[in-house]
Amino acid sequence: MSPDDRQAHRMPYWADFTPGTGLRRPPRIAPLPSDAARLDLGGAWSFRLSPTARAPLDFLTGPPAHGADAWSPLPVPSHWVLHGHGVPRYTNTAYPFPIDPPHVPDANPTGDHHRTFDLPDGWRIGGSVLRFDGVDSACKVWLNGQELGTSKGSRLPVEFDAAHALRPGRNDLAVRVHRWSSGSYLEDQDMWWLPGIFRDVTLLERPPGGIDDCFVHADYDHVRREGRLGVDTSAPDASLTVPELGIHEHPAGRSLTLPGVEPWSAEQPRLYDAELCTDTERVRLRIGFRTVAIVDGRFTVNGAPVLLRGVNRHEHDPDRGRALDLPTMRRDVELMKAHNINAVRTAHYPPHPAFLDLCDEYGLWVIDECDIETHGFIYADWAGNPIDDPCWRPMLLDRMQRMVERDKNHPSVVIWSLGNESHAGTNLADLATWTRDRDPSRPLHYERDRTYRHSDFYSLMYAPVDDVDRIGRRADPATPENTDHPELEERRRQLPFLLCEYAHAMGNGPGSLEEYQRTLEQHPRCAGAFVWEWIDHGFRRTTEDGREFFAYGGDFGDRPHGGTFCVDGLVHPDRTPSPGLAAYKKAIEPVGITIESADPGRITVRNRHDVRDLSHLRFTWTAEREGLPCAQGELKVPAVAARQCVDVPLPTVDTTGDGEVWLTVRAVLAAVAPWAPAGHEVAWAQARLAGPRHRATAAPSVPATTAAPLLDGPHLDIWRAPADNDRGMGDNSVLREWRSAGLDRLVPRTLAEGPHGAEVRLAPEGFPHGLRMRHEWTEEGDAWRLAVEITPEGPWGERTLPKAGVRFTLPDRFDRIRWYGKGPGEAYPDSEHAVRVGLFTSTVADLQTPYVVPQENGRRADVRWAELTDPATGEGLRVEAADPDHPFGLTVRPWSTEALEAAAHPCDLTPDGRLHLHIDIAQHGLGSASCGPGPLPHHQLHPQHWRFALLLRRPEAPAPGPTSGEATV
Ligand code: IPT
Repeated sequence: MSPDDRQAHRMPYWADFTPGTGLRRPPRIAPLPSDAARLDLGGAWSFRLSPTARAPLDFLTGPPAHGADAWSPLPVPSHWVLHGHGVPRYTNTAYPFPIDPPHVPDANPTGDHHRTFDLPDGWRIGGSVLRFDGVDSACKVWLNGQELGTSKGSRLPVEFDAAHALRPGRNDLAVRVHRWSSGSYLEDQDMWWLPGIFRDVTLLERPPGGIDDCFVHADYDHVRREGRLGVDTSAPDASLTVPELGIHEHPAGRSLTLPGVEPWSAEQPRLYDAELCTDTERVRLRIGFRTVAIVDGRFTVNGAPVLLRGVNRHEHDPDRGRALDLPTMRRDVELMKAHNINAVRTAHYPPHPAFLDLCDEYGLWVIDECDIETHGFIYADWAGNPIDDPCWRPMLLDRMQRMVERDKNHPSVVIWSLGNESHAGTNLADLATWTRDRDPSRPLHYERDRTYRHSDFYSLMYAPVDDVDRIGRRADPATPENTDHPELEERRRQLPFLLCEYAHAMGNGPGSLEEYQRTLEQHPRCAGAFVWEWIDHGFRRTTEDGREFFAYGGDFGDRPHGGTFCVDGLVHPDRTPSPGLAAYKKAIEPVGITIESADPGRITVRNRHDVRDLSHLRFTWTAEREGLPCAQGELKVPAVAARQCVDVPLPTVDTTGDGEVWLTVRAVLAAVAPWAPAGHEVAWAQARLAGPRHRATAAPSVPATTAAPLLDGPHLDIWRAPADNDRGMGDNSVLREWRSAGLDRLVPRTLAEGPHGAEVRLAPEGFPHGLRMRHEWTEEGDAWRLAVEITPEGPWGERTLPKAGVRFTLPDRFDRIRWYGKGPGEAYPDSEHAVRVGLFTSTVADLQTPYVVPQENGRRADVRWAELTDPATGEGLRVEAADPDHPFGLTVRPWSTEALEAAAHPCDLTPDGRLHLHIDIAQHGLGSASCGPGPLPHHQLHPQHWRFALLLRRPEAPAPGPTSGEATV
């Protein structure tokens, strides 16, 4: 069907190929803070929901009196589905409507919005503009009954000429919003479908001779150390003032060379306040000087190679959806900065413009991504993909133009991305050509056209560490899509590499962040990587009996749905950091500290910043003996330049005496930063200087009654409540292997049993493989010694185990925990680098990580000893590794593994009156197989012959004096 034929079907505007109609203004629309009047039209509107797009147009000058009961108040900005009108729907890749482009079903929930407003006295009506910063997914707008036009492109601004309809005094504004439109075919990002006017609505006064648009060009020449400044503006006689640079009323169009300006970078986000003026309007600008270039296959800014340590960020709030307020955006930026993140990919659409202001101000490198994803065409084998159909060209180009025009003045935006997961197609060429022409200063990114002809980066998602290494060494295999195009293949090989998504942060995990980061750092070709993703998209809901939880796909009765796949962030829906964020912070810390403790000893400090030296950091050290501080001091570290390193001497610590001595070196902020107080920890490292303590075996003195708190155990413990990353995806599911090997249903056969021990064979029905566990209790001084031996039997082949250990139960009153081992947070074999050795205290409740989808969590690693105490009586149980060189993993829960596995939301879990104590000697890693590779081979757990012993005794009286820094979890 040709475009003409298809247009001839006389499609209604919401289902046609136009990006918008009517008095929609050309997409220049940079949001310029100006002294011209503006009227915020957010607030209380009237709202009515209809099941189809064809409800009567009876509300243009206000809700009709006769049907007033269909109307109710609705705040704007908002999504109506979060205010009781219909439900949010979550799909991952599937369109929630038939693939029948560009049409949408008759059942197209349509929200009519109306408000009145009073035009302020003195408002100059001529030239007035009505601006919407985001309407999902298509709208038609009337002012005082006159149609202004229509628009699509949910996450992009649109402006309408409003002067002819605007009048002094009272005005009626009516907006009809359709949930589904042809535009929805371009908006199949893996997220909730949330209709509504979800960003600001503003009436703008436009002074004649004002500044409608400008494009600031602020380059930095790192060789000459000078800036170049020029401003293209729609007002030819505009003048520019930058007080700090001594520029006063300079003709804006005439470019300037500025020796000695300080460049902008994410590490040092130097902004210069400026003003652009005409006789009638004054516009405020914040200028950052920087030049982005790809030099010899490396991504550079101001001449320095840059490694992006990023996250993919969707806009999400557990109550407001994508209608984010400014404090929430600021919180995101501050959390990112405080966790060493230096880059954001705005997955998969341009964010609220204020977010980019914050990125300029706080310093984050941004890949600004266009509001384009056609992922659902995967279910049509990409037949009809809009990216490859000329009918869609205007709508696609319109989106790219609106993004570039809106965001072009942000120094933080260093890369434009054409969109996400939309396969390849001819329209991409138009987007790329237009963008390169309009803004030659920024490189382009697009991942899914495997020829990379329209991308300045070779980019992949979820590549395993080995592949990244191979790519880094430029030893990656040829791309099949380029087989017939050697010149494209040659070009691809020269491109810097981006891992635009990796480390799927779904539930517990991701694992292997450390390995990824060290690999990325090793190879100049690697420009960086972006964790998928920043935040769990869960909505706060309450059960009928008042228990709060975060809802995911299907919880609203939405069908079809993508289930829990939207819950895959480094922060929980309420922005509580998950352990994965701590792990990421550690992996990407911008200072690498290595402690060589063997005599004479030294500390190597590697500055991993790309731009700044270390003068903004202070280095401190602490020595702890068995978790108790025994010495501390400052470390003199010179102001090492970016990407350089230095050795400094190891401080002298008295290590004579009993027990383990650990040295911790920390790099902290010397002064307050906009995102953290002075003293905020940026990086750290630890090394053992002495120990461990081996207790002398005493003769029995106190009757060994200390195992009395145990209600039950030891039992063999190999199962864990599957983590999302155990469930994996498709065939890549270790859970499926574990289940098919029967590991979740072992049947015991007792071989021997006595008062001091037993030997049991546990094996799944129908299989010859199994595990034999022998345990024996003996008295040892004032303790009971429990010796355990686990032996695999039969053909295990390549099979892995979730974990190996023992479990017990205790009365729930022993719920105060103190341990010496790694903490304060949870840790698994491939997410262990973020925790440190110390003495920690917690309650059982606080040991749990309330993942939105309940799963394995809460393990503390490398525990030498732990005490579970009844706070009322001081009674309890101390469990020690008999050999402190072989510490254990500790998990204590108020519910069983089975209950944890069965729960759909954390609020389903209720303490069962016992404490479930799990002690493991080994665990399988986490990996990120929920979308990507599983754990690396050395983090996989294969059955082997294990022997270990525990000592159980009464808790010791807590030692006097302060405990280590993070002693309380
Ligand atoms: C990739 C998508 O780009 C992203 O939006 C999200 O869905 C992520 O996966 C998984 O959570 S696409 C995937 C098929 C590699």
